[in-house]
Amino acid sequence: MTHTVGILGATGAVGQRLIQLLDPHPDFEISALTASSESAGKPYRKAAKWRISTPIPESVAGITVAETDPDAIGDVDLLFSSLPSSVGERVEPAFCEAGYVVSSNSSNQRMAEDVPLVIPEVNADHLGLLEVQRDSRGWDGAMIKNPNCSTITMVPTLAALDTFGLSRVHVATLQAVSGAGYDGVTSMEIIDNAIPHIGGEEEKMESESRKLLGGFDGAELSMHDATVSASCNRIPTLDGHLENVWAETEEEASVEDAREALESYEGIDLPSSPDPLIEVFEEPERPQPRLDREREDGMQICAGGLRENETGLQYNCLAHNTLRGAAGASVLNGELLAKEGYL
Ligand code: 11C
Repeated sequence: MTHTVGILGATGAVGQRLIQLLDPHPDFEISALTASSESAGKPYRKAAKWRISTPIPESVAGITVAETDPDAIGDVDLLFSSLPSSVGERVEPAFCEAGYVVSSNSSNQRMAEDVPLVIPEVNADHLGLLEVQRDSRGWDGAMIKNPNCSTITMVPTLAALDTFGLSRVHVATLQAVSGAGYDGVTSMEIIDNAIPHIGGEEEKMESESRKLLGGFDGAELSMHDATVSASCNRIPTLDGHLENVWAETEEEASVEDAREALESYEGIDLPSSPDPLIEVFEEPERPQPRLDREREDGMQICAGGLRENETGLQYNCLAHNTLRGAAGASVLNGELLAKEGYL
């Protein structure tokens, strides 16, 4: 069955990636697009400064962009949101109240106790929190979130290694400029530089990871016990976040044990989930953004550089930040909602 979908924030970097992933899609058909008031009323082909190398799909080029307002978009089964968080914070709850189901990439409300923060291959069971949400908020609609792109890159690998009992995680990121949206992409004055700060990113990685890896007993979520410390850095790569991870586990795990756990970590049967979910490289210089970010349509998590040190395991991981880490993550959550009968 095909569900009609709308995109909130359709002209931005993640909104354009959503269109790329949804046209065509086996479960979804785009029927509404929203953007800021300067774009509203224009056909999408005129409203969007299209930055993706393939042309704007014909099926959306003529759609008239609506205001990002629950009264403006009519009937759709699901909304994908890529709004700036300052807008999402205010507007997404209004859509949920008006009865819309929203799969959102925006960082607002990710840590709310009654909002499921989901990577389907890691914690699909947290979707059950929507029942708690319905009771607590009284919404006819629903809100589900995906995490930050740097969190998404790391957490599936941690979920695989949690079989040995994760106790402490340190991560240093090397993040692509597209994570900062189009302003970031145009600011290639970062060439020949690296910036050891991305506003709020470290705190997001630390808290979102523990929520994703935590348990859900049908009524309440609990955060995972592991401590997570992050250091986040911007480097002059266009797409693809590379991360160096140090993971301490309660049970000793050799490099061979860790490789086996990563390679055999089960994905989920959804149209956009890759198989295998995690590709592990033996070559010491892989994964690399330019070589590996497009694997499996940009949806695979890559790992490499596995070694043991005095405190535990060390490795690198990589994912495409605007595909796997943002638009693709929201689409996967939409696919999960469809599969579980929430649409
Ligand atoms: C960056 N990870 O690379 C950020 C962008 O919380 O969804 C995504 C911010 C978020 O700058």
